[in-house]
Parts: sequence; structure tokens; C-alpha cells
Amino acid sequence: MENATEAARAGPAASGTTVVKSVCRSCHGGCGVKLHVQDGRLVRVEGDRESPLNRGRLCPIGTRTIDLVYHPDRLQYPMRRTGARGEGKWRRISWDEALGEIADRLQAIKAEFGAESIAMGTGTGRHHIRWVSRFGHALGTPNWCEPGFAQCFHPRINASILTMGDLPVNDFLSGTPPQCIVYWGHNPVNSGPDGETRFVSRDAHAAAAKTIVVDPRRTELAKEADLWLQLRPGTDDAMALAWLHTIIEEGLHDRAFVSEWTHGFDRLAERVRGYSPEWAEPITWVPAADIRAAARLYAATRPSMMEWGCAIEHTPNCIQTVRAISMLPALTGNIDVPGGWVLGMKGLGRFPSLIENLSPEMNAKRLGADRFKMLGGEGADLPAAHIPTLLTAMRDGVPYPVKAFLVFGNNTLTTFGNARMAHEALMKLDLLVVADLFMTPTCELADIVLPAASWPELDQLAGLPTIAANVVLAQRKAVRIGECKSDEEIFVELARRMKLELGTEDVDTVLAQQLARGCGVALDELRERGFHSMPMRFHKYRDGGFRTPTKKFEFHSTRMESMGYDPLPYYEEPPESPIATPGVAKDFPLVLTSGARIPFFFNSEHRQIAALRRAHPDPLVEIHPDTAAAHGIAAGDWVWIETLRGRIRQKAKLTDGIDPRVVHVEHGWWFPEEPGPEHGVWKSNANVLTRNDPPYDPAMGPYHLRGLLCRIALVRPGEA
Ligand SMILES: Nc1nc2c(c(=O)[nH]1)N[C@H]1C(S)=C(S)[C@@H](COP(=O)(O)OP(=O)(O)OC[C@H]3O[C@@H](n4cnc5c(=O)[nH]c(N)nc54)[C@H](O)[C@@H]3O)O[C@H]1N2
Ligand SMILES: Nc1nc2c(c(=O)[nH]1)N[C@H]1C(S)=C(S)[C@@H](COP(=O)(O)OP(=O)(O)OC[C@H]3O[C@@H](n4cnc5c(=O)[nH]c(N)nc54)[C@H](O)[C@@H]3O)O[C@H]1N2
Ligand code: SF4
Ligand SMILES: [Mo]
Repeated sequence: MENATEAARAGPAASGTTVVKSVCRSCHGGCGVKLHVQDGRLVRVEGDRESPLNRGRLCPIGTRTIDLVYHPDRLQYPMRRTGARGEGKWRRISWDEALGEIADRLQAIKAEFGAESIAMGTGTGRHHIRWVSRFGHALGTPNWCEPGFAQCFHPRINASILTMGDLPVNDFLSGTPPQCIVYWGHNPVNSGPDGETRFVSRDAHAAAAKTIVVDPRRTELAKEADLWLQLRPGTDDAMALAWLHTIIEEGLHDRAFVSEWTHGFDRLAERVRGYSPEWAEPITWVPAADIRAAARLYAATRPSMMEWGCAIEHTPNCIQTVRAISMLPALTGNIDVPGGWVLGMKGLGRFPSLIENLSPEMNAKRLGADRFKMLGGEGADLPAAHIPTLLTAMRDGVPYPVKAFLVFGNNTLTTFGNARMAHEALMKLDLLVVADLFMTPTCELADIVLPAASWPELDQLAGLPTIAANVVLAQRKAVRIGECKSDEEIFVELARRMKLELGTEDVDTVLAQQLARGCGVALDELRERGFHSMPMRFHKYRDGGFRTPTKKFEFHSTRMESMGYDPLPYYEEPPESPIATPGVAKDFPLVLTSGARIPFFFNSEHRQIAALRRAHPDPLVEIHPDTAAAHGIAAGDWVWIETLRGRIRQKAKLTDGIDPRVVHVEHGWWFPEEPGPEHGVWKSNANVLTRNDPPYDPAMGPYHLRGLLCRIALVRPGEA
């Protein structure tokens, strides 16, 4: 049997069981695992004690892998809709029929409207993320999207590449403990976050002498911190500018590093002169003395890690916020040092994205590329389409029609800003194909649904930028369920069926090429061990400089300047806020933030896994007890949360760890147990509340997910 032979190669185990070394990818991933297989069935998932990224530990989600793989609701064969779009009527079809129909309809749409009218979509940090754009490029379309490129991690990646030539991550593995850690809009003990695993992050936390937390909510990390700055959501730019001001005005910066290795220090000093902690206090709601104390503590304590998270990317001033925060480690000499920020060792070679298949004219058609050059054009590492612009093209046909959307692992209706608008757009398509593990509310709108293999069912590689600085990991297929195929296999089969000139090599060939261009370890050898650690080098910029035009860390960004964006960071009030729109604030007086990660779910996933759902059965809205009392709300009551876009309900969790003027809602909620086709997607979905209309970040296009205006009310009997 195919599965058993594959497993046998990976090593012996007790009585009839084989053990396959792999990597968990239920979050962005990284934890080493041993998959125990008996008679072709996964019987145990064990943390790999040898893996430097988790040393045998697994989080609640990883622990429930078997429940995910064998869940009775898993999609196991392709389906075609029989009723109207979104009516929820389906019939089983064969792969042959599914791929045949998709191929024919794509050829017809391409012939009539051009390749650009076909868009590709995927979800955050998936194993197959790069394969989605690869297939799109092979097909000839420049339009592909992923929420992370719009809104999460990729603003950090692209801004870092422009600023210092590479994405920095924290040095968790060299054994040098950080003296200080700053958690800025990031809660890595709950999130299996980007660029690290929660376990290496916890170990660093335990070793750190000092910690500082910048977060509107009193998280577990905030409770333990030396300093907690409880800022107003959406004001991270003002906070970061005040830190820069303090460090520079007080001369706390690392003069040797700054003078030898940075560009534009004087211009930065001039820019931040007016951004004092006193200036920032009324904007951020944090006392100036606390801001100053944090900047001083941070500058005085080295080496220091900057743990930054997606909260800083969820406003339309995202790029300048990211840039301002990225300058703090440079000012304090914490770049590419043990126990600080490090630049990666490039274990994986560049992925063959096939973007060279697109002509300059086709590249120019990428939706949003003309405006958002750091997302869709010359300032992007891998250019992507701008999601609101793409949805508008689907819904309204401008600037040109988008007729087909092929979605590989994204729950569009729950995770894109302004979910109602996303729904209107999907309803207008000629062809919607969704590959997923489960029948999500987004799948329910499709023409064809494809059953995707879950992570223990497929082969892949993983490494920076999604995981660790000097480690490359092999993900291994241990089992297969029903007729599922991996996303990568689906792309290869579809490319072959459409007789495309590119993108038809089998998966292993591409993986082997990528490895050969990187750390050079052979695929088989890597698969046997599960991971490969390269020797880490620090201060790599000392040979030849940073990979920027000036060869320096650029406070003043020459590339942003040449693209027509402000080369220095600035403050901009979120477009909907008590300060920007006092008129709206009269009716919607509370500041709304969303999306803080829950350890039991990954974004919109895992609500159907009984053990995880028991641990967190309902969506919770966090409210200060005084605010709740003023609205007649008690703990556990269902509460309406309403913005200019719409209203949802979540259950009240009262906590004095949140400012009385702020409310936090959980994101990603739908209810797999409720009847289709909606599965309760409009009930508690945070993105009914958010917006995706302008203004956007001028360089990258992010819209507004955190720091909006809302009001709350008790849900009365009979109202729900
Ligand atoms: N209001 C608000 N909205 C947010 C956020 C927030 O903080 N607040 N966070 C934003 C962020 S940072 C992100 S990155 C996005 C995430 O948005 P998404 O990427 O959409 O998030 P997920 O729910 O993790 O994944 C989507 C789907 O992928 C499926 N899936 C899992 N594994 C596979 C696989 O191997 N193959 C296939 N084909 N499918 C698979 C899952 O079943 C799920 O239905 O959400 C964003 N939305
Ligand atoms: N278990 C689990 N792991 C996950 C995910 C998941 O859903 N579940 N999602 C994955 C994804 S896509 C991502 S991007 C990462 C995200 O993981 P993180 O980067 O850790 O982000 P969050 O947990 O969303 O938010 C971190 C903190 O930001 C705070 N916050 C809210 N608004 C603001 C603000 O305006 N400013 C500041 N400074 N802080 C604010 C929240 O209170 C929260 O404590 O986690 C990934 N890993
Ligand atoms: S933290 Fe992520 S990779 Fe690690 S066990 Fe949990 S879900 Fe898997
Ligand atoms: Mo994300």
C-alpha cells in the first residue's frame, strides 16, 4: 500500500506502527511532529523532541490533529452545485469531471475577457501559498490575492526588504537570552505567529530580564510586563514616533551602528522632533511619562527582541507604522545580533513563481498595481492584487471585469474586511471554485468545491520567511483521506489538463529545485530528519552591507522616495475615530478592535472540532464592567455590536483589562453546526463591522480592521 511504504521509509516504530517525521501546519506552523501510522491510518501525533522549534511540545490545535484529519464533515470528493449560486444544492462528481469543467470554463473566460479576468485566491501562510500565484502566472493572470499580502505580515516583509534588504526575525535559537522583549501588537503565546513558533517565543519570554507590552488589552504578557502601554487601538504610529523621538532627543541610540550602518538619521531626527511623548499622550491615551519610560528601558537594555504582530498592519497607515517600529532595533543596535533581531540564512532558494511569464503589459493590469506599488508593483517581493479593488472588479466590472475566482483555502466571507461587500462580489462571478477541508459558507457560494488534503496528507517544505531564521523543515505525507488531493497536486493536474506551457512539473521536482538553490541539503535526507539547521551567522551586513540601494539600513527610504511615497514615517489618524470623525463618534462612541488570537482556533477554522469548541464555545466580546453596566449588560449576555456597516452579536466577557472606551470582538466566527448554506455566517462575523473602502495605505493598500467606531446594546429576548 502506497501510504505504508512511504511511512516505512521514514523509520521504524512499535508493533506494526510506522512513524513519519513531519511539521505541523495547522497554524503558520513549524512545530516538529512524529506522525504514527497504523494500517494506513494516523493513530498518534507526537511532538518531535528533536525539533529546535518546539522540543516535543504541541498546542491545543496541534494536539487535535487526528480530530481534524478524520472529522466526519471533511470534504472527501469534488462536488458541483445543482441549484442557483448559494442555494446549497450539490451533487458528487469525479475529479475528471471537476477538472475538465474548470479547465474548459477557464479557457472560455480567458478567450472572451482575457487572462486578467481570472483571479486566484488563497489564505494566510498556507503550505501552498506560493503555488497559487505560480498557477496564476502559468495561466497568464497577474491577479492573485491573499489576506496576508493585503493586511498581515507582507507589509512587514516588503517594508523590511526596502528598509534593510530582508525580513528580520528574532534570534530564538542561538542560545543567547534577550535582556528585553517588546511585544508590540503581538501575543505570541496565543498565536502560532509569523516568523516563530509559540514555543520558542515562550522560552525567550522566560529568559528575558525585562518585557514591555504595547496592547490595548491586558493580556497574560501584559500582566507580567515591566511596562504595559495600554494604547488606543489604531494609534501605533503615534506611539512608535514618540519612542523614536525620545531615543533620539535623549541621545540613547547606538552611535557607532547609526553612523556606520544607517542612512538618513539626521532627516529622521528632524522628522520626529515634533512627535514628543506629550504630543502622543492625547492621541494614544497613554501618559507621556509611561511612553518615555518604555523608550528609555528599551534603549538601555540590550540585546533586545522586537516581537511585532499583525495589529500594527490593520490600519490605513500600516506601512509607516511598520517602518517606524522597524527603526527602533536599528537605533539601538539590535539588528543581526545574538538575542536580538536577525536576518535569515536563506535555507530555501527562491520559489519558482513563474512571474516572468507575465508581460509588462499584463503586470501593469494587476488590480491596484498602479497605486499600491509595495503590494502590486516594483516595491513588492511577490506582487499581489489589491483585495478591495479586486472585489470591486468582480462586483461592478471596473476597471475591467473579473469573471472567475479560484480560491484555495480562504474563507472569504469571514476574513476579508466588509464581509457583505465580499458576498456581493462573489455572487456576481461566472465561475467560483473553492478548495477547502470543510464546507465553509464561502464554499457554499461556489460552482465547484474541491476536497483539499490536510497537512498530514501532503509533502512540502517550510522555511523563512514563514518560520525560522536558519531552519528548513520537511512536511511529509503520512496518510490520505477519501479522494482528497493536495492543493499543489491540483495545480499541477489543472496545468497539465489545460496544456499550459508552464507549471506542469510534479511537486517533488519543484521542492528539490528550491532546496538545491538554498541550503543544498537533498530532499530525501531532509525528509528523514524532518528539519535541517544551518549554522547561524550574525552581522551579515558587515560583508558588503545591507541589500538596499545605499547598502545601509535606510531610515530615509530611497526606494520609497523613488516610488513617490514619503520616505520617512509620519502619523495619520485612523479614518474613522473619535478624533477623525467626531460626528460618527456621537452615535458610535466606542472604539472597536478585533481579532486577538484564540489558542483553540486558527482564524475561521476549527469551530467543528468538538474538543476545541468545548474549550471556547461562543464568540466573546470584551467590555469594561463600567461600560457594560451603563448598557445594562451582564457577563454572559448576548450583546449587539454595531458600526456604520452593520451589526453582529457576541457574548459579553467583562474585564477591567480593557479601557472603558474600547470594545474587542473575536474574528473568524461562523457556526458549522448551523444549517447551510449560511452556517450562521452573518451572526457573529467581525467583518460585518469592518470597512474596506478608502482611504487605504498609499503604498500597500491595507484597509481598516482595528480602531473603528462602534456602539453596543443588550440583545433582548426575541431579538436574536
Ligand atoms: N476583523 C478581522 N479580520 C481579520 C483579521 C483580524 O484580526 N480582524 N485577521 C486577518 C488576518 S491577519 C488574516 S491572515 C486573515 C486570515 O484569513 P484566512 O486565510 O481566510 O483564514 P483561515 O480561516 O485560517 O483559512 C481559510 C480556510 O482555509 C482552509 N484550509 C486549511 N488548510 C487548508 C489546505 O491545506 N488547503 C486548502 N485548500 N484549504 C485549507 C480552512 O478550512 C479555512 O476555511 O484574516 C484576516 N481577517
Ligand atoms: N491559535 C492561533 N494562532 C494564530 C492565528 C489564530 O487565529 N489562532 N492566526 C494567525 C495569523 S493570520 C496571524 S496574523 C497571527 C497574529 O498573531 P498576533 O500577531 O499575535 O496578533 P493578534 O493576536 O491578532 O493580536 C495581538 C494583540 O494585538 C492587540 N491589539 C488589538 N488592536 C491593537 C492595536 O490597534 N494596536 C496594538 N498595538 N495592539 C492591538 C490585541 O489585543 C492582541 O493582544 O497569528 C497566527 N496564529
Ligand atoms: S503552534 Fe501551530 S504548528 Fe505548533 S502545534 Fe500548534 S498549530 Fe501546530
Ligand atoms: Mo494573518
